[in-house]
Amino acid sequence: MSTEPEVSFTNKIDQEIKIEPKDWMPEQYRKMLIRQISQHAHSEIVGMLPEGNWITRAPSLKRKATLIAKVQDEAGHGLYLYSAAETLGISRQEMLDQLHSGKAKYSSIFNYPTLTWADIGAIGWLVDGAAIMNQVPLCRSSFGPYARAMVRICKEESFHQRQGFEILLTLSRGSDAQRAMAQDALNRWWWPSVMMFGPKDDESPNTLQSMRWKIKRFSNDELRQKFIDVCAEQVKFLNLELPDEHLKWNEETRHYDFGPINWTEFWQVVNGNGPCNKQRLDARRKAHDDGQWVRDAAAAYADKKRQQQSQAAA
Ligand code: BYC
Repeated sequence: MSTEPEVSFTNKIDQEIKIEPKDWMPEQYRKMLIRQISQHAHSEIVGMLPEGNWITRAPSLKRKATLIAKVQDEAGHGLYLYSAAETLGISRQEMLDQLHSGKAKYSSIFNYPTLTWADIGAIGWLVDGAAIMNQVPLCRSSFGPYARAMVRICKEESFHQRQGFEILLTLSRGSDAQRAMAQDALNRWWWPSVMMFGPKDDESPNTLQSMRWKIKRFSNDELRQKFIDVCAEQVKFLNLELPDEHLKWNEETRHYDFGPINWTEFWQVVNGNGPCNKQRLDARRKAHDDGQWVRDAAAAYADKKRQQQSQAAA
């Protein structure tokens, strides 16, 4: 027999009424959300590193200003998402400890290096493109604070994707060397972007329950297929190629067929053994340690303000 709060929770999910932080929720629902939202927040924060690497080397002032704005947006996304996760009863410190100790996951994609300027274009087009595909449905996620954070995030991701596409378009219409640089970036970023959607559905332990609770609205494979279908068309406009000899429109399924995904590589990267995992975590830990004085100063200032207010009230 279900208890009254359980019935009320299920009714809300069925009727598309958002679950809010103070509502009763099953412990597993809370855990599932903390896991996904905190990993998502970590991904945004670690995601600043590969692109930040190119701020000092952007080819023009305009490109530099745009890239700074984009990287700053990712920081903002991380902060809304940490705040959304905090409403579920986990502290910021706990989440950061999980990231810095290597216990928490973050998106596999950010463990690849950014070797040329064209990589910034490829990240914008493909990585932000994959993010939009995955995150637009999360605007309808059943947990209110997550869904609301995603609305603004998706608007910003959409600008990020266009700036990436525009970088690639400029390179693809440039000199032979620029075209080759753009193609090389696509060759390296395509498969890791396809992997971003997570393991295939029959190897995804969380999808079924997450979809029942309307946290996720589509499965990993469904979103991956949509992404491939969109990119296979957009790449024609760039006059470049996606590095998949099996990529072919299938009249019967009305989707693009694609080649095998290297799941060994995916799990290697997820489990900490990708090309840049160590570098990324070292950079995160160093940034956190270097920022200690800022946190100390902010806490001391807040203490001083509190004391002044209580003295004034006495
Ligand atoms: N990388 O059962 P599954 C961005 C893990 S930020 C690493 O399918 P779920 C951007 C998964 O966590 C991009 N790990 O899980 C930022 C699970 O492990 P645990 C991040 C992955 O949650 C800056 C296990 O594999 N986006 O776009 O149902 C600049 C089994 O997977 C990955 C989000 O976080 C991966 N790629 O589905 C530019 C979006 N895939 O936790 C762009 C929100 C899977 O059981 N998250 N794993 O130990 C989601 O939509 C879902 O969490 C996922 C995975 C689709 C990622």
